[in-house]
Formats: sequence, structure tokens, C-alpha cells
Amino acid sequence: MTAPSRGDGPRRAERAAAQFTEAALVAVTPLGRGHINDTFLVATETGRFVLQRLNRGVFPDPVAIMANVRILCDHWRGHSRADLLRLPQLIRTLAGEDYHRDEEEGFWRALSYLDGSRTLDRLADRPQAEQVGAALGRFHALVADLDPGHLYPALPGFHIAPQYLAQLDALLAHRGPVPESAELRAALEFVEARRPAIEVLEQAKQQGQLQARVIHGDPKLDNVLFDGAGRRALGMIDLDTVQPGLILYDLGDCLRSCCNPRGETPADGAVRFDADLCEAILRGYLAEARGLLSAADVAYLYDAIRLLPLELGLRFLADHLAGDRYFKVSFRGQNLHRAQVQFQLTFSVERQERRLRRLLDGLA
Ligand code: GN1
Ligand code: MG
Repeated sequence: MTAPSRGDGPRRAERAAAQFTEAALVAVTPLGRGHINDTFLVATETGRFVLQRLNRGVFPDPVAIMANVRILCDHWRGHSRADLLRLPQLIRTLAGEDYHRDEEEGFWRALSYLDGSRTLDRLADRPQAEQVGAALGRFHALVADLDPGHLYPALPGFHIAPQYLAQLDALLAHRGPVPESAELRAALEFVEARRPAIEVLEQAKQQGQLQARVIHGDPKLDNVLFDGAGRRALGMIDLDTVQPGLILYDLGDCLRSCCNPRGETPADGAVRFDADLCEAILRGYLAEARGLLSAADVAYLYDAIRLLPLELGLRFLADHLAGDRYFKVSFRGQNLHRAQVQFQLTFSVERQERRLRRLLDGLA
């Protein structure tokens, strides 16, 4: 039995794992590189599954999250087109519950693991990019007949960019006279110069131009499962943020993640937005879900592509100022570094605005 190297006490994850299976445990090992939950791969004598402990600081209402995941899983299983895209399925505890609470208020759940699948560190070419777009399009198509009113707003304020800005402003207002590094000052100035852009999608929503639907919420590259050869996208994982929202949040977030080949933490901080990959992703997406986009969605697509990296940078920056309470860090300053990377990505989008708008017109 291999001990997990993360989490408080290796035995704790093992004890939780045992709630979900009668089979003898072989190994419980950390899985993936999420910033929020603790994730483990559990190998038993009869198979493998994923075990997660939800981060209670980020998800104050884990029961609502689980209710959403249950609704989604059931919707998917009953769907005539479920074969288009695999989603993780909830595994019940031996007592028949969707989750297990341990004696220390840890909130655990188990999900099916797609054997033979893998995630990609980066997109190698346009065919892979089209596959990612197709997977997101299929996801949206599968949930298009699910009434967003049936889902809980499990993470209130999620992707509401002006609220993140308000949090940053509040943190700055209540901050004592701490010395500001040149990096921090530059990051704050970057945000300051873009205040109007941060409002754009919420304003359009308030004006009734854009409507909330069921979205994935976190369609980054790590959350798309490929086959072993990396040729076909098989499914999407990480359903905690599935809730009502704008399709443009998903498109902007997917493009922010996938069109940044150097990832969220390049050692030298240098990133750029790859417009070719963007085009391929959108082609793949439109082939599956063109009918889901309204004229207003298309009109605001560039704004979303610019906003989502800016928003994530803002979230990292605010968390840095708050003392790293939301996103896990392995050193102080990591969230500031992550923010700088997202701002650089935003800047790369801005520099390519004309090209991107032309590309979007062409696709429309
Ligand atoms: C967080 O935990 P993880 O890595 O799946 C975050 C996303 C960010 C992402 C950036 C609930 O996702 O919104 O885009 O980090 N999830 C939540 O890597 O805040
Ligand atoms: Mg996530």
C-alpha cells in the first residue's frame, strides 16, 4: 500500500477511500494538479476510482455542489447523446450516500476513473485543438436541455468579474502601509487601466443581451480527457463549477487555458496567446454547438477572450493580497507570479485584437 504524499495524514485518505468500496485498497496516490481540492487515485483489488476532498474554504456549501453534480450525472446518463462525451460518474458510499464526512469535517466524494485516458500538458497541433473545442461544444449541447434554474448557484459570484474587482478594491482599502514591490505596483496598474473592460459581460447580461445557461465553469485543458494517443477528446472532468452562467465564460476560459502553450506557471513568466489554436478550438466548438450561440454571444466573443485571463489574473492578485487563502501555493509570491502571467496573456490578446476580430468574423 503506497502512502499518499499530500493531505493531512496519509491514513485519512485511505480511511475515506474505504467508505466507497468493499475491495481491499492497493494504493492511494495524489492525482492531478488542481489548485483547490485534494485529489487521489485509489487503486483497489478490483479497479480504480478518483477520491476527492472538497476544499471547504472555497466551497462553503459542499452539499449544493454535490446536488449539482448528481443532477448533472443523472441528466447525462438519461441523455440520448450521452455517448458523445464521457463525464465522471458519482460512486456512492457503502451506506448509499453521495459523499462521506469524516470525523474532522472533511468532505469526501468518489468518482469513476476513465481507464486509458490522459490529460495533455499542452496542445501539440490544430487537430488536438479542434478536439478540445468539440468536447466543450458537446458538453454545452448535452446540458442545453437542462434548465439552469434547476442547478444551485454553488459558487456565488463565480466568474462575475466586477465582484473580483470589488474584492481587490476592498483589500487595498483595508491594507496597512505595506511596502509595494515593483511587480505588485505594475500588476495593480495593469488592472487599473482596464476597469471598463472588466464590466463588459456583466453589463451585457444586465441589459438582457446575454442569458445564463448551464456551463462547465472550469473548462481548462487539464479538465479535458483524451485517449491514450492524445488524438481524440473523450470527456470532461471537474464538475464542481457546473452552474448557471454565460457560455462566454466557458469559451473565454477554455481559450485562455488552451491557447497559452507555455501554461500558467512558466519559469520565466513569458506567455503569448496563440491565435491559430484559438481558431482551431472555435472551429471544433462550432461544429458541435453553433446553434447554441446567439448573435450577441458572437458579438461579445472577443471581449470574453480578453476578459477571462484578465479576470483570472485579478483573482490570483486579490488572493495574493489576501494572504493566499483560495488558491494553494507552494511559496509566498506564487499567486502574484500567476497573476503576472495572466496579465501578460491578456496583453498578448490585446495586441492581436484586429487579427482575432477578423478571425471571429470569418468563423461567424
Ligand atoms: C482553479 O482547482 P482547479 O485547478 O480545477 C479555479 C479555476 C481557475 C483555475 C486556474 C473553483 O481550478 O476557476 O481557472 O484554478 N477553480 C475554482 O488554473 O476557483
Ligand atoms: Mg476546477
